[in-house]
Parts: sequence; C-alpha cells; structure tokens
Amino acid sequence: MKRLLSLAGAFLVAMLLSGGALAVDVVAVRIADDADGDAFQLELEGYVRETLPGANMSAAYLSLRNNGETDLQLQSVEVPDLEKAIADLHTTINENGVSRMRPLAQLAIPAGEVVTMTPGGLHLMLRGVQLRVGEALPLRLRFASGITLEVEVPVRGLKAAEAHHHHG
Ligand SMILES: [Cu+2]
Repeated sequence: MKRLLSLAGAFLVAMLLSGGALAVDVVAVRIADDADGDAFQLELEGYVRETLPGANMSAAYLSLRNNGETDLQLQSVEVPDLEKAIADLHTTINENGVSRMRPLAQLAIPAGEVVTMTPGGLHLMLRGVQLRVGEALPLRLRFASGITLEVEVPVRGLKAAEAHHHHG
C-alpha cells in the first residue's frame, strides 16, 4: 500500500493488511515533499501481544524501515481508541546481569536503516489495554517532522509472539 501526499498538512491513515495467522503484515508509506524532494518513506510491520486474563499491560513490537534519505525520529505513540491506554517507548538494558526497562524520549530511525523491536529489547510498553488474539490495536505514531501515522497492529498469542517470524 503506497500513498503520495504533499508534506503540507500531511496526515496519513494507513491500515495494516490483516490476513491469516501466518500472514506478514506490512505497510509501506511514502510522503513526498515537492519542495526539496525529501520523502518520508517508511515500511512498517508489527504486532502486539495479547494480555493475560485480568492483566492490562502488554507490549507491541514494531519494525520500522526508513527507506528515505532523511533520518526519522519517532517521538511518541498514542492509542487513539482507548482513553486510558498509555504507550511508552522502552528499551531494555542489562545492568550487572539484570534486565531493566528504560523509557526512551524518542526513537531514531536513521535513513536507510531498519529499527526492529523485539522481546527483551526495544518495545512499545502498553498500559490500560486488554487485547485478545484476532483483534487489532490502532496506534498513532508521531514523528518529529510533524508527520502522524495511524496503523493497526494485529494481536498475537503469547507463544506465537515469542516466535516472531523473520523476514527479508
Ligand atoms: Cu517496557
């Protein structure tokens, strides 16, 4: 799925294609700037883990590939449909053999590179959510350049989520 828009007031709504259980969900976004030819080009895929019964915390794992020539800064993520839900960028560090999560002020996605969130690494911490397999969670990604991207990520089972597929 590709779109070409002007950067002026750019607001793009992209829906991840949802298929069968093993389907790869990918959305590719291109927003061209007529002025200097710099384009926002992002390929994004990901999933969110289901919540345990009675729990309201989860984590989402996104893979963001910057196909443009400008570095991107993901500043914040919101859950537009859930009033009490909070999404925070977290990284995981190892301190004397103990894994600890640390909030990230923003996430840089350098031009031509891919940033992949994984269990035990970078992730999107979610609070105030209850998610079941088969559902999709809408997320709103805000970038430093002012671009806002809305996506839906599929909810995967806890075991399926651990066995994250590899892709090229
Ligand atoms: Cu976390």
